[in-house]
Amino acid sequence: MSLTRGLHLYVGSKRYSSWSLRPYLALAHAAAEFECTTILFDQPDTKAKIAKANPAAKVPVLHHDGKVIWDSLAICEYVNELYPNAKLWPTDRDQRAKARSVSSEMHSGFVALRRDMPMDVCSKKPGTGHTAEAIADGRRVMEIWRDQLSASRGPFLFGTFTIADAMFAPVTTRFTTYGVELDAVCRAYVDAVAALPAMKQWCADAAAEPDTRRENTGAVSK
Ligand SMILES: N[C@@H](CCC(=O)N[C@@H](CS)C(=O)NCC(=O)O)C(=O)O
Repeated sequence: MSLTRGLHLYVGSKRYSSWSLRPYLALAHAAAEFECTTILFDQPDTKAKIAKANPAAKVPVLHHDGKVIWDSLAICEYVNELYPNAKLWPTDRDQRAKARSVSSEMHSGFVALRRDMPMDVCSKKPGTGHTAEAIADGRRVMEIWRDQLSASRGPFLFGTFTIADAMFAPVTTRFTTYGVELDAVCRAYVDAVAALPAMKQWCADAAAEPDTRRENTGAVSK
């Protein structure tokens, strides 16, 4: 059996599940053949379905060849190892260290941005969620983008698409949804991510799925 057959990614509602978007983009960039199952949020059986797929009770989770791999960054790392030719990390060691640093900063930080501007790829809510803390997080994100894009000359943070772009992709949609002001460099980056075929497919799928999120409930996806 081919090493890469039988990949099955479980994601949350595509409209809202920011963590799920990341490994989806990594798998798509690697041109992996994978099955993708959406577990809609806010259904009576949502928690049970997620818990059945992942002992950690979260999406995303990847099943492959009898293994269960969970956590968005761990899945991206696994995809990178399965598909080395996709160069999901920069080949240069120093660049790779930088890419891992900014990816980890995204993975473990920006709590206010995630809390106050939760991902919703189907809505436009300009001005909503612009708390001082979220805007400060947004400024730091843009500083990372500007530094990287000026060093790499784009269109992606390290030139070609890497896991770092997958990690920041949900933020690009948040800036669009909540109408965060962008300079020309950051605007071009947001547009480059939005133009990825996999990103377009994700948003089309999100628009086609039922919106099961009840208004004013505690969000499960940040
Ligand atoms: N650090 C995890 C976070 C995963 C996460 O929080 N997933 C949310 C949805 S995007 C979830 O499964 N929530 C379900 C719940 O908390 O019941 C990752 O990167 O995969």
